[in-house]
Amino acid sequence: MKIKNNIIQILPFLILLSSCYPISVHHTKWRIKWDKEKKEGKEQYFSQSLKTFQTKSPNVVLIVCDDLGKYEVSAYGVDHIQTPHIDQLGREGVIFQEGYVTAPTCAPSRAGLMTGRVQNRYGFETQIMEFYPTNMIEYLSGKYIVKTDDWVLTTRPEYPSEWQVHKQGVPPTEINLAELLNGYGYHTGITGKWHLGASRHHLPWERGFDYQYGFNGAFSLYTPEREWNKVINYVHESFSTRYQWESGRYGEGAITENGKEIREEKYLTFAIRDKAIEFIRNSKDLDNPFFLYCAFSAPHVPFQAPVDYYCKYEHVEDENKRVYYAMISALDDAIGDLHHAIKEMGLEENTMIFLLSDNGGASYTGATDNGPLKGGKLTQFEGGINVPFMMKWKGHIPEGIRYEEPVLSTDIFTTVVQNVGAKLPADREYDGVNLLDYVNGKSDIPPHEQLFWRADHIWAIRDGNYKMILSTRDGWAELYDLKKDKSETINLKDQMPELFEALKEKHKEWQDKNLPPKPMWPRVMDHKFVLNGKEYLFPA
Ligand SMILES: [Ca+2]
Repeated sequence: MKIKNNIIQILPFLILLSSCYPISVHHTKWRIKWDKEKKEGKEQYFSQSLKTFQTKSPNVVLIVCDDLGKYEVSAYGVDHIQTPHIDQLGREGVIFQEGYVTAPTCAPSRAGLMTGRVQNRYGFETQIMEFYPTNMIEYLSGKYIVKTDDWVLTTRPEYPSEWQVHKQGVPPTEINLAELLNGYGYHTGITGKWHLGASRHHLPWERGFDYQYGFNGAFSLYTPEREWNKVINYVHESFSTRYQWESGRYGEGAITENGKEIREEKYLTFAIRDKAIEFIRNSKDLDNPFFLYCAFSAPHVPFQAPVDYYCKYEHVEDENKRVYYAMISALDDAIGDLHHAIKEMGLEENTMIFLLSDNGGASYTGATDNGPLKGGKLTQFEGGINVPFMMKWKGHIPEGIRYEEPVLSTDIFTTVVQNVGAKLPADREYDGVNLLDYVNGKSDIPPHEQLFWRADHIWAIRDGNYKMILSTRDGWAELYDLKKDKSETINLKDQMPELFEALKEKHKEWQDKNLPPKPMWPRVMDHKFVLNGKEYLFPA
């Protein structure tokens, strides 16, 4: 009797499933079209005779850490972990106290960083998706049957068809920093994570890099399985990280050198460091300057730490945090070695060095809570977008100062272009300033009047000390005074309704003026966060 009742209860669901199959979830509206005008503009930019250098322009080293929270760096005043080498880089240049990225997730943030333009301008709104549900059965089982923890499938099953997925990435009509500098004769190299598209239109060796080492997707194992006796693994009990351990070094996680898969045994953070130093050594005596994009994958999941680093954190009882801190220490040492090599090769005065994280700490791993900052990776609260950010250029910018006004990752592109004797392409809008004007005190106004973020239903704007953040879909809306309340705890929306409306209007104007009608592709999931007792869903 009980079995019969159960069948009757699930019968409507079974009928729904069978009636849906094979109803497609593919929708033609998600066809990616690249901008023809931008394509022509790009061709025109590179067809001019770009300047050939009389004297050698400065080298550029851009160091990116992956998911490294600001409050995991001791230069920002924490003592649960020491990062002496990252701190030293900042001390020998400028530490930005209010450094922002253009998105709280890896791929969109890196797109903004590398193109100097807030990536929403070209429809790069959320993470690159490797796959979508292909029919209603997959969609419904993902929504109701498969255990997805805090990841929640979005409500409208309209996805791009499979062949469109390969077009996801920075469109070939955009000009990334490597392409631009390469056009001016720079020798260019990437060591580490790419994550800006995996088709032939997007890969580093097609997009301005003379040398490539690393992987093309979102993550890779730090150490291949055959070397696991040398590391301590921490496997999170989560729907998404299980997939990461299973993917290992296959597909987009494979380690390649100039596009050819290689067998890398070394701990990945150290391998990325060694290839970076080797690239500099091979470039330093060339007639032309070099650009190194050193994109570490640490401390992104999967959590794997070398045994000797793990042993340094014996006092940390929480195993998750212990492995995480050990990974950050290894990263800090690798950055120290790279910095030391630049000094040792006598390149310090002629090399601009930037360091930042692509987004805040991933609080959903449980290894970090981003200290006083609210939320973390995936959220547009300060924990997701306010990151460690430093610059050093010996003899050209002051040493040992902290710059307090908000700066944006896109400033790096403009700063580089304007200080190497190149010029910005005139056919497109840039979102950066020349940071030298500000850190050298030539300009005493803030570099940016406003900063804007958008990811699907989330809008955020920082204007002076105030920040507005809302969800157009879920209806919540908040206003904070970051000067008094950096932790975003006191919502001023009801006390200051006029300011709230004005910021909302500014955001809308920015979107109407600058953004395409829809992103290049949709996302699949939201992630649930409970912050100060309130539940939020952020696009993942
Ligand atoms: Ca990241």
